[in-house]
Amino acid sequence: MRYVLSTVLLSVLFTAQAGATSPFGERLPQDEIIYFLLPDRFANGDSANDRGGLTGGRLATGFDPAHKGFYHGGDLAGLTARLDYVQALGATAIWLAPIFRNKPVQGARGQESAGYHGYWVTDFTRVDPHFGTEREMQTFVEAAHARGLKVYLDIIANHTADVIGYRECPGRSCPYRPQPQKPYKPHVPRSEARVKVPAWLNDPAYYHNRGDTTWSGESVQLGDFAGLDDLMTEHPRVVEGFIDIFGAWIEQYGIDGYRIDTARHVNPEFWQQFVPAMLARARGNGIDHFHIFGEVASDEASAAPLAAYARSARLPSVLDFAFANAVRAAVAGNAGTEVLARIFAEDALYEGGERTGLQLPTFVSNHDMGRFAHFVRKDRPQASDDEVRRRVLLAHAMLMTLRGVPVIYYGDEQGFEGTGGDKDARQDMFASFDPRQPLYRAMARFAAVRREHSALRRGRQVIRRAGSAPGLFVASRIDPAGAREVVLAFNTSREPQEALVDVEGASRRFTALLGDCEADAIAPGRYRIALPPLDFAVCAAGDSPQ
Ligand SMILES: [Ca+2]
Ligand SMILES: [Ca+2]
Ligand SMILES: [Ca+2]
Repeated sequence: MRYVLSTVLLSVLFTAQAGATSPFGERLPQDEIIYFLLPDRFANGDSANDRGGLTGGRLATGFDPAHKGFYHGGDLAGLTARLDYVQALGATAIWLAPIFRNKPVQGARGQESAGYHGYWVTDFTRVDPHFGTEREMQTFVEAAHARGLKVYLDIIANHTADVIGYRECPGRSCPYRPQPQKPYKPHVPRSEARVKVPAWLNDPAYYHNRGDTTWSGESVQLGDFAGLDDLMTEHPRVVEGFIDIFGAWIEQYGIDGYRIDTARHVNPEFWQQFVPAMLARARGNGIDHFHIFGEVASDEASAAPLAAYARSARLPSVLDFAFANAVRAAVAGNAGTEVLARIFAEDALYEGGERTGLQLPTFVSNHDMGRFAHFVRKDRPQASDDEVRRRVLLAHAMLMTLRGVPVIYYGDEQGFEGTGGDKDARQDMFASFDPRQPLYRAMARFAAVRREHSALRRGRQVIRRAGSAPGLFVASRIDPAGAREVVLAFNTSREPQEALVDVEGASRRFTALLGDCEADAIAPGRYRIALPPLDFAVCAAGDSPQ
């Protein structure tokens, strides 16, 4: 009875610990569990907006639910109606793929696809009509806030939709022209001369106009991302323009954070000005813990490239690609668990060190790389369905308990696998909202444990065991208030594993939060871990439940 009461009390305190204006506003970024979704692929609440108010075939409206590269009909009304599902999973914040008005269709003839993903913006001030109206956006944010859910928007300042072409190069894809050569001569079709909003975005002088990036050297920041018009983010007008645009979204809607797309393709000086301006705007609107995390895409299990860019741009936080790549290597692949220990040790590379590590959004699946289940299938073609399921669960147990802010990619909780990255990892949820799904229930349990134990949200992490082969990975999280310890243990191998690990001297008795835990330390500071293959346990020190 005491356990039940304390759990209920803690949940209540967690969701309602702030002042009258925003009951969730006191929560720190590391207190959140983020649910990332693409509005077009989540829930269709209004079939009247499926074509975005446009008429004609899919090349005009962008709508074709049978084609993975076109709009499928999901919208803000649908998402608002499904907040129960998101909340019952245990998420506390929603990261929306971009909701700004897009160019509905672009691409070379025969290779067209639609802006269903939201990354081809023309009007940064409006909601794309495929997703609904500004009023529906307001309704969504208010409904989320009323439940204590934060709303993070996915924003872009690197590029707009592909509207500018080059006179010397009539194709959509033009070879990169390095400095100090002159840029291309930009050309905008008459029909699109005023399509961008705010109006300053229609002036080609505010773009680099150097052709497609080669992904190396200066072209990483100055080149077009596959034809997308690359903004001259060094220009004060562009800096000021984006501060106005994205400051207004915070003011109008009370947005709680920004995920910054393609951050590393922008000169760091841009973010040095933009980030403090957004934080100031948020504070001015009573949002004290506005979270900003940049996308510094990387396929390395290393924090070095992430931390280097974050430091140069003074980004408070970045998506933890190092974590994603390390978990893939250790749990889908065959790497030793030391790959995990290494990326956590590299938290020292970030400005702020371990404290910054706590605020890095971690993930195991995303809309570009693909889903974890797909990685397991790819890395282990012989694996049975049961083994794939266990590895997916193990990866999510790590995601939900290790340091960082977990990001659940929509559909993973329903067992979605996909067949690759990008379009092949962006399935429709639509009819798949089943809270009885075993993965959904497991993740909801992980989320509840995380919410109820501040050690898992705010606690310092100490690595207890890692090795050069698949096997045990053990870490402790130490609650900053009261110094209570929670031991996290994962077995990445197909054999049972057992080990004695160091724990805090005061940690004598343990309670199982997930899986099976020994009740007592075998000696002061020594604790026995025993796990079946591909299994995990979370063990909280202390005589009574925390
Ligand atoms: Ca719709
Ligand atoms: Ca272009
Ligand atoms: Ca750029």
